[in-house]
Amino acid sequence: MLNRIDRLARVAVVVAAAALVSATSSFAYEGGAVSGGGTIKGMVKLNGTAPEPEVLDVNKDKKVCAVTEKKSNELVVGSNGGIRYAVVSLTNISKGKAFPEGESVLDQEGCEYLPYVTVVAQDHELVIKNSDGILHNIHTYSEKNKPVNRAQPKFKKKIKETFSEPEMIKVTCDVHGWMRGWVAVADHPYYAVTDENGAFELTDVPAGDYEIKVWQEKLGESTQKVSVPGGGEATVTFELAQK
Ligand SMILES: [Cu+2]
Repeated sequence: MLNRIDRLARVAVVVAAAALVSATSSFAYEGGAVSGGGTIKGMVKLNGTAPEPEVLDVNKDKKVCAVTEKKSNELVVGSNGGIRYAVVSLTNISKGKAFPEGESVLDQEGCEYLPYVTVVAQDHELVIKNSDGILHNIHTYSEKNKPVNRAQPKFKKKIKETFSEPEMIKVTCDVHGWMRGWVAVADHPYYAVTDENGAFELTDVPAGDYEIKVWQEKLGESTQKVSVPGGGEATVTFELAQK
């Protein structure tokens, strides 16, 4: 009898310790209905001259991959100076709207990652599709999450992965050296990827003061303070320069 109680007590200690680890290792975001929230609208701009994007050397599986010319997406600047594919997020929000419904999808199509930057909620599934009739190999480079290195043959149209830690993860294909993309693992739903004009929008932000961050793969990160009025709009402009 004593032995059994002792065993139960040990189990309880292990369970309590595991709960403590999971509570401290990830940021617990609380999602729900937001009333009277505001919007943050903005733009990410290049301070300097836009570089000419490099034309990629598509030297393999050309029938599928070289249908259209491919250019590097590392730094895509629109005619208005806006930077595409920058990731804008709030850094200090613990309560707000719920994560959007629906799957996050990263497709491999024409030997490109579509979209170039995919946002996935932490601990939610990322659906990785292979729309090409050829082999791809998805390979991630992360610091906080376990790396993924999986072959995806042509018959494997869909695989799934989850990531537990918020991080920007570079994705490449070991079969096609030019393929590159990014997965943004989000710890809350206030993440946006800038469009072709460098514009972004974060909606249903509870009124309050926040720090807002931009990440761009070539130009790094920058932060600002922003105050969001209830039911109103705040505007943020980031200017990033090449180092
Ligand atoms: Cu590939």
